[in-house]
Amino acid sequence: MFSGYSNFSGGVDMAFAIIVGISLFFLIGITAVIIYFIFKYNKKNNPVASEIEGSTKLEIIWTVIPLILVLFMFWLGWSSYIPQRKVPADAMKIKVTAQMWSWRFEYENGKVEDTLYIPVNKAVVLNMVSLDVIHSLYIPAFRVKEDVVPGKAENYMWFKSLVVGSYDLFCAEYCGLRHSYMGTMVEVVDQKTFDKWYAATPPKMDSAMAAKPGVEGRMIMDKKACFACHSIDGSKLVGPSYKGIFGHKVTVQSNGKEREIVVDEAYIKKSIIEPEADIVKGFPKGTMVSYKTQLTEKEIDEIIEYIKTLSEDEK
Ligand code: HEC
Ligand SMILES: [Cu+2]
Repeated sequence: MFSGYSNFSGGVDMAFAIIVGISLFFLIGITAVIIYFIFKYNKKNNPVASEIEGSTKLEIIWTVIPLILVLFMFWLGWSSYIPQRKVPADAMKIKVTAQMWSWRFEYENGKVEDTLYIPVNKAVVLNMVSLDVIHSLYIPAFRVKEDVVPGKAENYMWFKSLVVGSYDLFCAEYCGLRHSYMGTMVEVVDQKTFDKWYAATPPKMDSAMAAKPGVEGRMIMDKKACFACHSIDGSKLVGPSYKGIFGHKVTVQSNGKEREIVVDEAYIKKSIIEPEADIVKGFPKGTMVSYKTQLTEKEIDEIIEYIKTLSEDEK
């Protein structure tokens, strides 16, 4: 129960244990008194009911004691919460982007990962944004959790991990169909391993692979988690599959009017930048967010290249 994996786990565990302890004391105490009274005051043992007048002394006692207990519990929580909001100045900054249904961790040198790598014994601050709905970043072993509210600039949490290891990281706010896909890991490594990892550039694709059309596009889509909603094998997920769409007719709703269009470069581009403009028939509006600010022209072109390759084999 007591983890000690982060600088906050001690305070949170202590507050938890004390509150559970107090609750158990009263649960057992009150139950015992109830059972005792059942015997003491049943009709056989106490045939004549007696009237008991109020007692000011008792009323003061049962008001003041719980008040002190409740204030004490509040203080326990408050005193371990306040340090969580005070980020030390030397904390390592990591930008977190949450979206349906993935996490993205971006480091100050531009490195992007879907797993959270951090050095042990170092304060880390996560500055978090959501691109769509409310998510919540939760690392149970560290006893930290913070909502990521879209449109709110100041979603942040900080902590210092104390033990090298791998820990679960979840989204703790139900955020739609594939909410459970938002599980990933925190990898706590020693400073030396971290520095090496941090300095290493992502593995370069070998040239044969890079020469294949669409590979670049596929990697971009992997990173942006397009595949959380779109399959490439024809199965319908949250959004339509990419398989075989290029060059084929699709029925869309544009401004409430239904029309048929042929999927071409311009249409795919528009679907990514203005997903609201043409809604594919049978799919809900407003599920896909615009990627206008997240993708460059070139990246969109790469994505189009890749989607094209998914229509080739049937020719
Ligand atoms: C949260 C789920 C979700 C994510 C993530 C998502 N999409 Fe979509 N997408 C949809 C839905 C739903 C539709 C159908 C409704 C519409 O047309 O807006 C759609 C439609 C499309 C279409 C039109 C497809 C067709 O058959 O006409 C394209 C192209 C597309 N998305 C590309 C992308 C790309 C590229 C990404 C990643 C950068 C992405 N989507 C990420 C849900 C998503
Ligand atoms: Cu989520």
